[in-house]
Amino acid sequence: ASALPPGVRFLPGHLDAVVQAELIAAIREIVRQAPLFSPEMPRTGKPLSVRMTNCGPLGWVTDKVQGYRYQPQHPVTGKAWPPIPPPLLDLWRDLAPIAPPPEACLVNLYGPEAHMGLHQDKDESTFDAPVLSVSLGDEALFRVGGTMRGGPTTSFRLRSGDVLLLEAESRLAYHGVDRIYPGTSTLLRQPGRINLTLRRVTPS
Ligand code: MD3
Ligand code: FE
Repeated sequence: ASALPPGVRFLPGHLDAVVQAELIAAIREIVRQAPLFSPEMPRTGKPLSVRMTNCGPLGWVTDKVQGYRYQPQHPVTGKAWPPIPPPLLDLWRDLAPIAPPPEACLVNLYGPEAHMGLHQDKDESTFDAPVLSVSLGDEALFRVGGTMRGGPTTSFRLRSGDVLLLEAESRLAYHGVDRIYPGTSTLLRQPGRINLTLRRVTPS
């Protein structure tokens, strides 16, 4: 399929090069305070190919024993997550002006070989607010479908500076990242991609 599913707002090139560089600087500081960890699938313990960290009052984590969840502390250091950088809070206020402030910002780091299988985001206790995603670095082949597994999907490339807003009927859509195109951006010092997702986790 080719048209975007209802509720998906795709804003290509929304962030200019200066803001992208500011975000990378902020992420380097976040990673210094809250090191990247390797998420594990529940029960099997199989590692996901992305590495991740978080900022904000809550962070998304997963391991073999406790599975998918949000928690206020880093799973390895036990420290509170660093705050969400102001430019990301500004972006949320611009694009989701009636939503309460985001509680979680997940930082996903994709190496050249990383991907993310089709899934729904449903570990939050509210689906009222949108999810806001920012792509930085190398391009990715993104896929989004409907709310039922096995339905038709639409694929398109996400490039550095692109923003996606997943509202209303798309909030529970299946989505994933099929592949990274290494060497398609010079924003990062190494090949790879960073995706930031801002979320509301609890009802306001
Ligand atoms: C569509 N991340 O962290 S962001 C995730 O590029 C995740 O790292 C991908 O899926 C990434 O859960 C995709 C775009 C995105 C985020 C949330 C969505 C698309 C979505 C929620 C519902 C529908
Ligand atoms: Fe997701």
